[in-house]
Amino acid sequence: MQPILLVNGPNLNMLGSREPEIYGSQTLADIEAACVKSASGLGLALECYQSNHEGELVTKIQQAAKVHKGVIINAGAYTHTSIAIMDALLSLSIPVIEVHMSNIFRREDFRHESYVSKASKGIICGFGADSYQLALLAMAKLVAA
Ligand code: CA2
Repeated sequence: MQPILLVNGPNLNMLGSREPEIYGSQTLADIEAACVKSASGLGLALECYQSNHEGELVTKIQQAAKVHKGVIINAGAYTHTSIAIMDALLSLSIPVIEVHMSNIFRREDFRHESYVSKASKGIICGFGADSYQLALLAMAKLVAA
């Protein structure tokens, strides 16, 4: 089993509580449980991590270099602002996949810019909770290659 880290950023712990028209009705715990299950079928051992704090996210990404073979990240609003998270991701030599539940390119202009994209192999957005499942499929192919 290949160890993979799934990182979720600020406010994603609030999934399921409001804005279901954008983010669906599943909680983050629901999404993580479904991801752990399908990851195991793909030969991946998934560790899930969420924080609302930029520095904690940076530290967790730094630590991934020691343990994990890939990182899947939904950095939430830090996607559009955080050079610190981009730098931490750029320092990794393992593949990074960027995920968003919503299609950030159909939304406000400020969501069209992504610092995370500059450190990512690819981006999956717009498929709700399925964005995470699609990212797992892509990661399984990347780490098997
Ligand atoms: O579409 C995504 O996955 C986003 O990363 C979600 C972020 C947003 O800032 C990005 O532009 C796109 C926001 C997550 C907030 O999630 C909430 C969910 C339910 C209730 C409140 C916030």
